[in-house]
Amino acid sequence: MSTDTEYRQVESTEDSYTILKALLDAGDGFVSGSFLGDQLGISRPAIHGKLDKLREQGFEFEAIRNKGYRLTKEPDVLHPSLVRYYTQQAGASTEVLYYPVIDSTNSEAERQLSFERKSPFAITSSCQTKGRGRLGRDWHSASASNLYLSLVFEPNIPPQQLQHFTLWAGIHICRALQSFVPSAPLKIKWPNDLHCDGRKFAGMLTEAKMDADSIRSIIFGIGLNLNSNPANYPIEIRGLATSLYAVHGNELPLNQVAAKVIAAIETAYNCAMGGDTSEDIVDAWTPLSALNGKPVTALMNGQEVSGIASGIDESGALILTAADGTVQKVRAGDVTLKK
Ligand code: BT5
Repeated sequence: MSTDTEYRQVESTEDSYTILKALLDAGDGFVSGSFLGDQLGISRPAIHGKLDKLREQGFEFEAIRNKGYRLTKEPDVLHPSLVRYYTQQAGASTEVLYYPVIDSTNSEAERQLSFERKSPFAITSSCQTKGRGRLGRDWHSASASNLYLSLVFEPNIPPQQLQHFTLWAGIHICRALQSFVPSAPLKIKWPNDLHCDGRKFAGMLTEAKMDADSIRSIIFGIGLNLNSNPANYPIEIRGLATSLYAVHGNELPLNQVAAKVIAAIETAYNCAMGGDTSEDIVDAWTPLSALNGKPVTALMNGQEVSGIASGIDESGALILTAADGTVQKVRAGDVTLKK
């Protein structure tokens, strides 16, 4: 489906999805040309043409006479058929749209909602021209080796449940990413940043539309620095930002990571909606907090509050204990670590 904006959506075609699914299902094994031909209802020579098209998109295949084809390399940018395949493998049910370039995936999500696209759905992109953070701040979004993603839900829940959703998203995304980079300690800096060794590699932005007393829609966006090199970031964030590539030392499979992040956000939504009560949010948060035991300053209603961070309460507020023992709870806003 196209929109009335200047942005071009690239869809997963059935033919490329069918070929890639057969090859990915086979793992390291070969898939015969006649099997692919039967699946697509085309001749074996016609398969060559289809594979050549995929080669132009960054795939590589090994072809051996009498054995068939094997997938040897995936593109290192987002590919709609791969995201579709891996999203299904990850057990997620969200429909995923892909745009090579977009102003902001959150803005496109908003437009799609206004065209009455049925939620849940996700918008992904390889480059944002107007990526945004909170409070009008920019999100640097130039590199196609990073992930720019938004998911849309229409929950009809009381507004107080929204804070839980962002916190659960941080928890489940952090866990999903940790499995790709087992030796790098990934943490959440309350409320919406993902950090490694004190540097930010991802930021989350939750935007909601309210009716009188309930939330009509949630657009949850995440910008994730995946395979980019922080040396190429704009000077103003170079000292603060990192990427999973930089902390891990190797590139990660972008399309698989995207799918796992989408599945993690679905799980978080399910937790926030009360569908999974097996875990307590305070217990889940504690081991992942980047702030626990550290001196921080928060802005609360325009006033600076300082203290040692000691976790969150059941509502998701950050607990700070001042030097005189006074306990303050920060419900929203920015927190900075004291040097
Ligand atoms: C955030 O805001 O951290 C939320 C960022 C959400 C971005 C995603 S991308 C997909 C979706 N579509 C959008 O348009 N947005 C969402 P905040 O807490 O306000 O942090 C913004 C600050 O992070 C900036 O002022 C910079 O200091 C820093 N920053 C900007 N780009 C960065 C990057 N790529 N990596 C690390 N830090 C960055």
